[in-house]
Amino acid sequence: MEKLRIAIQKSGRLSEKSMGLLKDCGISVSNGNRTLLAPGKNFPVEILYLRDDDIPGYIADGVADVGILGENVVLEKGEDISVISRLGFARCRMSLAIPRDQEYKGVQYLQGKRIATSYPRILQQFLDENNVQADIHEILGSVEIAPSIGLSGAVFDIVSTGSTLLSNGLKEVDVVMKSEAVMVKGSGLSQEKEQVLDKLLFRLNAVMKARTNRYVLLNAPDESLDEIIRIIPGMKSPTIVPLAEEGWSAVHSVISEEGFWEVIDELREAGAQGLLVIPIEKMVN
Ligand code: PRT
Ligand code: ZN
Repeated sequence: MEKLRIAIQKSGRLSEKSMGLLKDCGISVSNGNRTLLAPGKNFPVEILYLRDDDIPGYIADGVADVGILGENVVLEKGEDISVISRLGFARCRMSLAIPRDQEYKGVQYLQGKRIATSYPRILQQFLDENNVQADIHEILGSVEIAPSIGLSGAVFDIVSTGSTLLSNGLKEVDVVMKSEAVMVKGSGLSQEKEQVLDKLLFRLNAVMKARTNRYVLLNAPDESLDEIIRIIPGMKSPTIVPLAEEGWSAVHSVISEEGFWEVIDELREAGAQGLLVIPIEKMVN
């Protein structure tokens, strides 16, 4: 069977989580020391380790079939590749920042200014959309120091906690895009490779769902069951098991991580007691 070639980051913020995700999909890799190309042990795939910036080009050229990387890099490279799954890690935003003592009243602030960035393409598009003419100065690393050394009046960079900006005397003034790790694929995969990819996506879906859901068990008086079922409908419908104590039941269901605490509050108000919340390993519909 033809092997699907998956490009992931060799070393950096994405590598460990990318490997972890593949592992959760049942793909283990035989080499410990990361050669450039490693065969998957129990699934028809090969793992290609690259710098994240090289992944879009390799996929567009057909050297790799799919890849895991930040959405920001996908957009910046502008290659003919498509996002097939959002992976929920390496979340960050791409923002404009200016010296803290400056007043920012809107994007027009940037008119005629010089902006340092490693992401000229995304920035140019944003400026065009806002009819701002600015001088984009591309630098590869340490963008955040550009204003303090007099290189630029603003920066456009990746922000996560914001502490890098803060410690360089900058403030975030506009979020241009939000990003997370995504899986991408190229066009023109063979039918056989598409089949392997379908299998992989099926597994990925089960893993992603499991990560964003929790199994919940609770006890409730029978008269509050209707209300509780309304709050947590579950995958199909919740399992209700009578307790040894007359008039009480146990409810088992699945709830989403999103709004998790609000749902827990609602359940308690409805009369639920003894709540247990358990992580789910895989979720297959
Ligand atoms: O060597 P290679 O080219 O493969 O790696 P790289 O150095 O280009 O990338 P890497 O590993 O640093 O990041 C890979 C991807 O992780 C990025 O493309 C983003 O999609 C995502 N990501 C998520 C981040 C961050 N969070 C992040 N905080 N990438 C970089 N940062 C840096 C940012 O550049 C800034 O210097 O962290 C600093 C900001 O962090 P805070 O927390 O101080 O705001
Ligand atoms: Zn990179």
